[in-house]
Amino acid sequence: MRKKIILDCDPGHDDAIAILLAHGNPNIELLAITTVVGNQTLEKVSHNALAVAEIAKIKNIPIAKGTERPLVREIETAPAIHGDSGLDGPILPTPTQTFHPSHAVQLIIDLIMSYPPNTITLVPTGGLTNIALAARLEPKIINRVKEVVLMGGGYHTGNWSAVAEFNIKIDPEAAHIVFSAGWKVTMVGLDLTHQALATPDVIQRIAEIGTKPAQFVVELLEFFGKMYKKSQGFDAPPVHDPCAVAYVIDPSLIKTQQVPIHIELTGTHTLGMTVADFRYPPKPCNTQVATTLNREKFWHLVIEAIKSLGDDQ
Ligand SMILES: [Ca+2]
Repeated sequence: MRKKIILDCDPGHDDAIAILLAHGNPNIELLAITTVVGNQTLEKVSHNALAVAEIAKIKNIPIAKGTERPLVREIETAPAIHGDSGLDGPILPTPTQTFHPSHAVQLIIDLIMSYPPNTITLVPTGGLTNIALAARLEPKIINRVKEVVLMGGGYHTGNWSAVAEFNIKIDPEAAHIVFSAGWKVTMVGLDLTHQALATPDVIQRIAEIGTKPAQFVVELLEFFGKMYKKSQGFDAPPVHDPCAVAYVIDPSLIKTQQVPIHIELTGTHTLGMTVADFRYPPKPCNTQVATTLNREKFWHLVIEAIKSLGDDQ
């Protein structure tokens, strides 16, 4: 049986690839794409979600706009990584699909409540504002969700400060709600996603697919790579968000360790840090961190998904 997911995202170069992976993989049933302010404003990332849907020929899957600002903090976007549009690089197609009429938070709740318990996995790959609001608006979803597999955080490094990762840093209060809600949370953080580097050989393999979606991904990765080199000194860009989708598809791809995780909300230099407690003896908790990626299997999944999207021609 296909695994049902809701992808809550802020496209975003790596979000775009996460969408393609989710839609192109036969073991995933994408129930909805919901958007949240993050890499760019809500308007921009939502438009990008529609554009990616056009590339992937996604039809009859609701795409709903969510929250336009974090719970407490001012809006912080990432043009230095994703450009002015949030998805700079390729020329984006004009969307033909329109947004679902519901607010993303409402759609998330409605879907979770309409399916049997333990069915839907939430896969947030942006700030956690929508997910936190959904948990507050309808707490019954907490026990109905199968699990939350999110891209965000890190237990040994940050990228938006010395110790905080972007998705958590832009809305730490939302992250606190999500990490402490009681549902099972798998944190696919920087420790893991920095193992998913789009090296030239990977880009070459994608280019060789020769289809429009493949060309789109190549152009995304070329821009993403340039920005990561310039702003963070990476030789190849880490493709964060598809790692969370890959874990849902095949958990054997990613090693995890169960540890309590707390979100720093008051630190002068540590705001948004995901504090993972690895001390012995292990404490009972509902949270785990992703530690080790099977890189070859991961890229194989991504490449097969892109292939399966085919071509217009
Ligand atoms: Ca993202």
